[in-house]
Amino acid sequence: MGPSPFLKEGTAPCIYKTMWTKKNLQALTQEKMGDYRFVVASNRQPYVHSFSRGKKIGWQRGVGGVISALDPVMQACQGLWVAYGNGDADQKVTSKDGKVKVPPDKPSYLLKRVWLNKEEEMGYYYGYSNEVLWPLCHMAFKRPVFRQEDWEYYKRVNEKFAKAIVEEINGKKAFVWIQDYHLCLLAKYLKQLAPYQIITAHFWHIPWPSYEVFRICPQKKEILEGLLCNDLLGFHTRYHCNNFLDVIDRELESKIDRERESVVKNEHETLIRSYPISVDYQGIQTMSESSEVKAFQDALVEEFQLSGLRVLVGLDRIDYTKGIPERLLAIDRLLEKHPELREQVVFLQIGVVTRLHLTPYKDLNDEINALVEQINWKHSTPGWKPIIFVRRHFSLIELLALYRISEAGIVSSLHDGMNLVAKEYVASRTDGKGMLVLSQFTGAARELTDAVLINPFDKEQFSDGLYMALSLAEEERNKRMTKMREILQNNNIYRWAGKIISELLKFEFAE
Ligand code: GDG
Repeated sequence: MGPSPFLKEGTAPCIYKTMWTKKNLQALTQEKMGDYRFVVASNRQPYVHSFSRGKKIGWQRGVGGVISALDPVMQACQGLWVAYGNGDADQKVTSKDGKVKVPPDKPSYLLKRVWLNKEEEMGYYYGYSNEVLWPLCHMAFKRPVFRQEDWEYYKRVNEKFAKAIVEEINGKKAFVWIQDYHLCLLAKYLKQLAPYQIITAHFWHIPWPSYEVFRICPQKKEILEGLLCNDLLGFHTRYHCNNFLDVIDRELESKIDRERESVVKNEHETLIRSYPISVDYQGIQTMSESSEVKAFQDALVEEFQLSGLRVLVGLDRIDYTKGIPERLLAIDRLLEKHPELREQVVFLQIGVVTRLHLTPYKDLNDEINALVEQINWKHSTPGWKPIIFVRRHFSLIELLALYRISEAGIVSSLHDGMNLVAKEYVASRTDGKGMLVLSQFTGAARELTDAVLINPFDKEQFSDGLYMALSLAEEERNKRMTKMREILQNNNIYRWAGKIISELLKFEFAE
């Protein structure tokens, strides 16, 4: 392949003026990564193998924003992805050292699975990651639960990831791109094990809280010091970067350089940057117009008897940060204020159950069941009920079909780093129809300002927003959706990855 038109020979890659595509990203990694290894590390794996009935092995793409964002990137870059193997058939399909090529139907990159025992999963994943860091970083008013033993498991698993990566890079130089709040200490352990060999970037997918919130964390110093072992630390928004710098300013002895947007601690500099994550706009657009998606649209209308109804949709991991009860209450209020919408409107929510071992998630499920029951009982008429709540995994094609049968998609997170459902919704509506109702407390709300922005805590305003979305004139709806699609076309997932990888490539390995 000839040199990329975007790269100047002998210089660090420039930030491209041209639109980023899968091809540009491929060219960048192939030309500039050279002999270096490119490793992505995350807790969640992109593909899960499990036994279906009759001992047959099946597979599914993992659910969640990190996977949706990075799987297309890895398909383009063809590196190595290291993650926790949590599927019951995972070990059956991997080599002795835990590796398997994925996606299973179109192998293009390597997945290396790290195995955790039940105690490690409980302490590191359910405990420290999801009972401490998740509630601490989201202003959803859930109290973090600090347990010393969870912290011990958290450190142990981070170390386990580091050993697995160092074993894989096997003496070569490597760029390691760490994902999210599960692996705060990974850069520290990697650099202890292979000091001159590894350059790391860490992307933080959830919000970074203000100092007042973060300072309650008993392990705050170790976490901050761990993160500052990275060469580059990325957040979705400038606001999260500023919160992080503010916390550093008050908690750690270090030098903050506001001009360079960096922190120097122990003579090591970490660049702090914002990179708003996005979706594979082009891929979603093409898939959305396929006959398969159309067939699923018809199938959904048939299965849920939606013919002739005005459909509102939601799709989330069932999580207390996503504002699902608030959404149900807003539907209730909408129908109280506008009884003429009875028998006309249906709200179809798809929810994948996650983290059910934790009490707040069990309680949330119970709360949702009770609300759906109550609201349906209150408003239903013979043959019609306002809410259909489905707890099952949808394939990518099914979820694009879901978006496309709706008059509006609702995203009502109480707090969210970005929210990719909002961006997928907009990208899928190549027909210019539909409307996004979006919480102002998502990162996405900073870019998608033509959505109907709502405050999920304010039932009156939220239900008025739903009414507005249902009442917008076709021309206005089209204008707003087109503007938002233009934004996403440019700010797509390849741009997000390309900008981070370009920055990473500017670092020199120490001798
Ligand atoms: C974190 C941050 C940030 C959901 N159900 C199914 C399914 N999904 C996919 C959606 C979407 C993804 O999961 C959810 O992404 P979000 O961004 O909305 O939320 P989190 O998982 O909380 O992600 C978030 C993100 O990281 C990326 O940085 O935006 O703020 O919290 O892509 O489509 N996918 C499939 N079936 C389902 O049933 N296939």
